Amino acid sequence: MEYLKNQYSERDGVEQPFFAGCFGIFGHGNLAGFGQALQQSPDFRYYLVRNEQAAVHTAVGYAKMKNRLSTFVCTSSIGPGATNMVTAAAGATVNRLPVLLMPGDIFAQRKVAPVLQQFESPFSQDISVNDCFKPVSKYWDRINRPEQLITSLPEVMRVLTSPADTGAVTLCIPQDVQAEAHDFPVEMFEKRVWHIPRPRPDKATMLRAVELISTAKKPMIIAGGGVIYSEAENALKTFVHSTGIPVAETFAGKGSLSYDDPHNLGAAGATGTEGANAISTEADVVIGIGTRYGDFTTASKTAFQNKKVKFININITEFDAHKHSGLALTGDAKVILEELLEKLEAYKVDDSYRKRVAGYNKSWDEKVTLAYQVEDTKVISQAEVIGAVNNFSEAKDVVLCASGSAPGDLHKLWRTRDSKGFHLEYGYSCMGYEISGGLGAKMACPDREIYVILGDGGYLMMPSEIVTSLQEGYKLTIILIDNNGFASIGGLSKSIGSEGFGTKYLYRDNKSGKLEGEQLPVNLAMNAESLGAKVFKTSDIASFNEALEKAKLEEQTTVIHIKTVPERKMAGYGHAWWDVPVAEVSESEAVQKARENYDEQKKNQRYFF
Ligand SMILES: Cc1ncc(C[n+]2csc(CCOP(=O)(O)OP(=O)(O)O)c2C)c(N)n1
Ligand SMILES: [Mg+2]
Repeated sequence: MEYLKNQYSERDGVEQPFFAGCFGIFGHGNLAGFGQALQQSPDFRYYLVRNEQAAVHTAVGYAKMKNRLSTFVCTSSIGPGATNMVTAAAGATVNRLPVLLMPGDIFAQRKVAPVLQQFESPFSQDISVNDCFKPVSKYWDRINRPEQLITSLPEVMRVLTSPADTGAVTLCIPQDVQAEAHDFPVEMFEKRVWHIPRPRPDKATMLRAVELISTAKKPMIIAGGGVIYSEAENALKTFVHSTGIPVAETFAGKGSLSYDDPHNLGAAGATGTEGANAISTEADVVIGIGTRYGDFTTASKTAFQNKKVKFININITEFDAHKHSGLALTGDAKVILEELLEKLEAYKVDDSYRKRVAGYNKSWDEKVTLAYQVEDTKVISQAEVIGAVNNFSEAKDVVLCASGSAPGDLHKLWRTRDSKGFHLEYGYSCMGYEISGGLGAKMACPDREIYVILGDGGYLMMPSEIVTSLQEGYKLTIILIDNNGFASIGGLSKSIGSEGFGTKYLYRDNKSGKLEGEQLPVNLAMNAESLGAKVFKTSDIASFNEALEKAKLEEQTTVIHIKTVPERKMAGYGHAWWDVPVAEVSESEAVQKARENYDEQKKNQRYFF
């Protein structure tokens, strides 16, 4: 703990402690070692959470808001406490966000084995459930002798602070080793600053990229999370204003440009806007910046239809920079954009192309205005809820979401005015991230209102951190959209001919044996109230707007409960396809029909060489 307390990060001259403290839940596997150390270090604050998975989401939400320059430690006991963290650890690594996991581990000494909660293996005594962290961690270590920490901890920090390699790092320390004494060298505990570099790419590759862009007639940029993590927003704006190259945004990259910038096409891919999807279909050069090219961004590899399309990928991670057989500009987005602009000062897209893009930006915003408009004052749609929150919130406030049908609608409809204002965990899209991740975002940015938007499914998965938010005095405004089940997956199921099977929160009907009975007597508003939240139950747009006003005045976590209809959804545009394979053989005619459509769509899918 003393070592971790003394680790700092620095980028562009701004320095901060790398760890803001430690989340955790104690059990026999960590209370006598880590617990004792934390008790002794009140300046390295310990936060009791309700679920170890939530702890990791909270750390990740924090790290995302801090552009990966700071995060938390998460400690658990051995066994179930540890494996509870695996899900969120995968989420951290998928989203390239740093978090240090310190699960306790089974006795190194082995004398008492099997200790309570030990998972035994008949073929090796060198296995514990902590081995489950290996595939989801960017660095993993088990400390069987105290002095191993001397060489392990610098590796932990190297990976966590590496913009290219960061993700979940797991350091397992057996419960007996945690309690051992050792004479560590004092130098180990001196302040250490980890300087976050802005690496520049290979010169020859840079020249090839400049050449390729110079010949492009219909270039476009796909802006991913890397733009924001690199703080390259201004460099991007200057670059696109000079060259006229339009920008479409991924979930993590939304907010790279202001929504009303005439070069902004808005959301890319499966949940993309009309303009983004029309331009990507024709684009001859695609410049991906800080994107992993997830299937939502590429519309499952159908978004880019120009036969001769070439990719240039600006990415800190070599692995991503090479995707789609791209010219790999491996390095930092900000400095690369600055250098590219110097070399492309004379390059401009045609005026007609620039105008066409500006037209898309404008016509899309008109669509957003329409979607925000209230159609029916009794049954409110999700788009209207999003509109109300967007209209009410300030530019610096944050909308935060992870799963369900809201992410797609938000991607399309949220008017992002501040690059940190759109916080979507859509790499792992983990139900349960919403409230816990929201808490992390609020801890990182206490001066911003955090609007957590989540469904009834997401809420039921993990409402627990409402309690932690109250305990620590961090206010969230939670918009709970209750539509009796999984609108998203229900809709997807219908689209493949399966009638929304198993996606509604209803009683089992005894006659049919199906989940088609009466509505369940679940009262989520009351549930939130019982956890200590201030709750506003709303039924129409007027009461919802009133609740937003009242919630703003609250100092503690507030839940605004609203019932919406699951059916009203935003349309898809152009190649807005998501590859979800439909059964090739089925007794259902609807499935057979869906399969026909699937086979048709599949023809648009491409490889890039
Ligand atoms: C942990 C986890 N399990 C399953 C899924 C698959 N999934 C995605 S959305 C969803 C339903 C979400 O329901 P709800 O929060 O009510 O949102 P709605 O679809 O109604 O908008 C499910 C089951 C997931 N994303 N995360
Ligand atoms: Mg729902």
